[in-house]
Amino acid sequence: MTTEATSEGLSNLLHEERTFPPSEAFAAQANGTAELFDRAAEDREGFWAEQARRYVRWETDFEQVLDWSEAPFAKWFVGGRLNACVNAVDRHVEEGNGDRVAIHWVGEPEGETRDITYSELHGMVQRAANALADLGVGEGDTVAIYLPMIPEAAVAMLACARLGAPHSVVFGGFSAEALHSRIDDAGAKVVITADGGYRRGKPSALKPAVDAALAVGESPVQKVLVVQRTGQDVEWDEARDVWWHEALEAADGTHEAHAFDAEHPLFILYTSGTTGKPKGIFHATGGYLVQTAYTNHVIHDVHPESDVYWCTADIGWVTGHSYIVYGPMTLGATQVMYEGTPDTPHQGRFWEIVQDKKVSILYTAPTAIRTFMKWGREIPDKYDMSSLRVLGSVGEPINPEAWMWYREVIGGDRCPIVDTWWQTETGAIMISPVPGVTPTRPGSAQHPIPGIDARVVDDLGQPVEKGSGGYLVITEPWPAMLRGIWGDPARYQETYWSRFEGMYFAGDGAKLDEDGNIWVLGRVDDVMNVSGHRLSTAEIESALVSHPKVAEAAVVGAADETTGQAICAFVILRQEAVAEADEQGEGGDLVAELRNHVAKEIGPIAKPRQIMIVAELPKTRSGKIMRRLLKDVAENREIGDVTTLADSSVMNMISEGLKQPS
Ligand code: 6R9
Repeated sequence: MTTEATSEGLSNLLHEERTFPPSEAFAAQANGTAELFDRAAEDREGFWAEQARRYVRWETDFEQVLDWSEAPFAKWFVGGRLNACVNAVDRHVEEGNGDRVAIHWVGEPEGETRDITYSELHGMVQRAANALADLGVGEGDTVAIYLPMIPEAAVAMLACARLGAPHSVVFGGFSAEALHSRIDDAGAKVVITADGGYRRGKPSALKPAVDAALAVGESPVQKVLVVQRTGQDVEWDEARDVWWHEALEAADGTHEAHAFDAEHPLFILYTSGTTGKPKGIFHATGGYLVQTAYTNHVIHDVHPESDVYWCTADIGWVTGHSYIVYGPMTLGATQVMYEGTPDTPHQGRFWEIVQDKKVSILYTAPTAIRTFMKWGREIPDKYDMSSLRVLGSVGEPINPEAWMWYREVIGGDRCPIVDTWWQTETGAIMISPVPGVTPTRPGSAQHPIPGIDARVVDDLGQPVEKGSGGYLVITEPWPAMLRGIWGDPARYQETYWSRFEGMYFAGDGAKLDEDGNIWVLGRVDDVMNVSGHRLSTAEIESALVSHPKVAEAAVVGAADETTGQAICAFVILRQEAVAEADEQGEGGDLVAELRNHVAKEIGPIAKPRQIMIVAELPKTRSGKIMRRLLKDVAENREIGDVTTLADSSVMNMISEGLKQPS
């Protein structure tokens, strides 16, 4: 692993000197304060104990803040008992805020909206919990959730949490194959899905993927609960399938929730690692809830009684878990949930929603911002966005140009931007400016938030000097940290805690600027970041190789103006297929066939932007594919050092013989 490649391209960013101090008016009302930094520096565990008691209702108070005696396996808030769903829903009703809107849901088809108050949500989660219990779901049973962006997705997650049944949400864009392996790995007893969802103006089916996923081998799944969203025809297995609306109607309307241990697993979420097999990251209840609520309050500056908050992530990603469901709902916030894409039915849809719902806090991804930039400022300029007061960014590095555009065009030059670095594994925000306290700097996530210790270190684990690059590590355990990889404790230790003694390292390179700001540069391993989605090169390579015409494949992430990185694949065909491709001329049909194959195996987001059919791949003498060189080709650069190649003529062959798809 080396940070060379990433830091070289971005070293120019470190000359960024613009800075935007908070306005006095903003600082005066901000939830974040300089004292939080002081308090955390003086007594870290004491600080977290205070946040835990401030943000979460414990049925039994904890006795110990942190047990790190079996590091890197942490226990936070030891002895504490709580129910995450009660914290996110019941509590607000009991405190007299039942009439507050929890979710302003906006469907993709125009004019289709639902406003759900905390009282209504309370009714829904109780019925859903009873319906799941009627299907045999109890404490410790896992439930897979495969739903579009509809309120039922949040209800399903909360109902599972209410029962102590860890949920495993699988992004609706994933294929039957991907769903199958995730269901099996988690041993899910029940799957919650929908007939379909709306995507770019059309209903798109979901249930057939579940049917296909369950048809392979012996499945642990006993029941499938189906939400009716589009009304399209579905195949039905009388013994297995149950309509959500019928089950909820038949279920009891009240459900008494029990408290679970702080360390009880709340959910599993699969994410790409450096090997082909996705990792089931699992999170515990107490620490996760504390840190998501605390960060949503202090970093997004959510004031639950007055703000309208909108996180545009899908619930199938960690950002949707932490900053649509658990963080904002634990605070009792009002939020927008949008079903569709930013350009359906027109490119101003996001800004129309901001205007109509008077959104005050917007949390989105750099890839979206760059897309809006490409569409032009005339579009957002047509809408009244004066309600906005905080803007957030997450998922990948945001380049200063996009940051400035976000600030000026969307934020009217008045809203602080929080560029938040974190991961599926960290569970909640770790590095970010604190709005109202930190003068912001375009393109940098800046500093660990109060309570978190992170550093940039060199190869030997020593802190780097200002102005230098290295690896981003976390030096102290934190409440929302992953508790492991589902079913594979050894892989947890090996993946995150073995590179640097006593420090957590999850694969990002970073630099410190002269002022001590952290610039996260991106992955230093074989994980790509496409539109903020993590995909491993190995995963896509194995999908390609599973096609009968493919002998070998190498995948790289090439820089892309809009999506951050784009997937480029180099493929060596099997002998029989070579002849066929030659007959077809440029191999156009074959390339399309391979792209669709990847979509089928993993999901449309994994479809390579480009597939190049080559005769050879560059390999070292030990047989490792030199992706660095392929990246040079994919990014149209001069090819770098080829001296470690087993056969140095291979790169010439590739450059000359490339058949680029049109
Ligand atoms: C929350 C989320 C994690 C990876 C992470 C890093 C990249 C996320 C970033 C960022 C630079 C930021 N990343 N936020 N890079 N600046 N503000 O995205 O989780 O899907 O697990 O991805 O995303 O490379 O390691 P996840």
